[in-house]
Amino acid sequence: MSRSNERQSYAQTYKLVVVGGGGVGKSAITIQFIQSYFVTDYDPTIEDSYTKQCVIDDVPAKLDILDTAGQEEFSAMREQYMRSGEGFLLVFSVTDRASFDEMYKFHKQILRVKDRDEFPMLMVGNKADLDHQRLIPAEEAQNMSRELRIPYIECSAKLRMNVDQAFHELVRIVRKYQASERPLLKPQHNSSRRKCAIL
Ligand SMILES: Nc1nc2c(ncn2[C@@H]2O[C@H](COP(=O)(O)OP(=O)(O)OP(=O)(O)O)[C@@H](O)[C@H]2O)c(=O)[nH]1
Ligand SMILES: [Mg+2]
Repeated sequence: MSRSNERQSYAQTYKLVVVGGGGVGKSAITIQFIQSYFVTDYDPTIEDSYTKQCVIDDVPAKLDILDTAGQEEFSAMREQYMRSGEGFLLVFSVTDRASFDEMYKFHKQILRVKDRDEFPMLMVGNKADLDHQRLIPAEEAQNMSRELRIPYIECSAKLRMNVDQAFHELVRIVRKYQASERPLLKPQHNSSRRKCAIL
């Protein structure tokens, strides 16, 4: 086994979930990331999953990506995928105010299902190429991002702008969160303290 294969087989798996309203470009972003082409047709998703191996900040990672349904008729499946997700891309379209307003709902539902005050999420404003149709200024999205306490990035699946960055940034957020959730597993020099660790 070559050295790179050996490293890949030890790569940690990250379960990432792409959520957001119907037609905002979740599938277009995901397919650009995985297969490097832009899907121009709109074919509403029920649920699709993809995997990709990559190296993020010099550390290999295996991404299991779930591309979910934005259409309300499939919303019954949401709780289940939210339970298994380790990181979420919350996608809206900068040309669609209803999809922007839906960010609150997705954010709230994820925190409720996870029973946490915070959880790894990244808010993504897609279709940034459609300047003349833009209804959500970047500043307004940044205000919501501060309010929800999750970072914000703008991207365009069409131009392949910030697509890799969005997924990579989400992995960084998941890594940071998981490291902060496992403080007791860090090596400790004081053995008597280690005995007292409650797991
Ligand atoms: N101009 C432009 N169009 C985009 C962009 N991303 C997606 N689209 C178009 O928007 C439409 C919907 O994209 P999808 O990726 O299918 O949307 P979705 O969020 O997966 O929709 P559901 O699966 O129903 O939830 C398609 O016609 C895409 O080509 C983008 O960045 N720019
Ligand atoms: Mg889709």
